[in-house]
Amino acid sequence: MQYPIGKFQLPTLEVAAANRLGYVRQIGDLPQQFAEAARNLKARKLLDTTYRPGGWTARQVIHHVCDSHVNAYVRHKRILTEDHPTLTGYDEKRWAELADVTAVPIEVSLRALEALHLRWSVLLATCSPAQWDRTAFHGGAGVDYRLDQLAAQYAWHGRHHLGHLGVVGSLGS
Ligand code: NI
Repeated sequence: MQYPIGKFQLPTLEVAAANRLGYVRQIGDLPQQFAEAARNLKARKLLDTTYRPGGWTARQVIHHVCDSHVNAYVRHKRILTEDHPTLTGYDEKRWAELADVTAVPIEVSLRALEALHLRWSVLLATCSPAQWDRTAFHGGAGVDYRLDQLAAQYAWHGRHHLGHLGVVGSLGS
């Protein structure tokens, strides 16, 4: 239940280069898929159901993906504009406890995701090969990432949490 589509495996440089357009498509498609899943769960009053014992509720998952992908977008922009930057993390658990998560309807995060992913997918879709080849030190992972590998990670991350919404939906049936 924790890894409905499996854990993320960092693709090799060759695999990541071959799948660039696939990552762009997955990032571009996520907001609509997420909104559909969220609407379904809301209609069935499952937003406050956890996808596993001790895990986040569907509501927290939706806000978390917004938090995470705001950071992701900044990471992508930094790689494109700085010389081999160090990407730092954020405390996702504590972010999820702040009032913009606990007091704001999910529709706000769904709209934010729609706008953010549009900019993000256009940004990636227009990258030149040289831009796709830019790199950063990923502080959390402790290794260098190329831009396409970072895009791979977040394409996975969106589908990973979409899988959690699917798990909640199947629990309620
Ligand atoms: Ni996550």
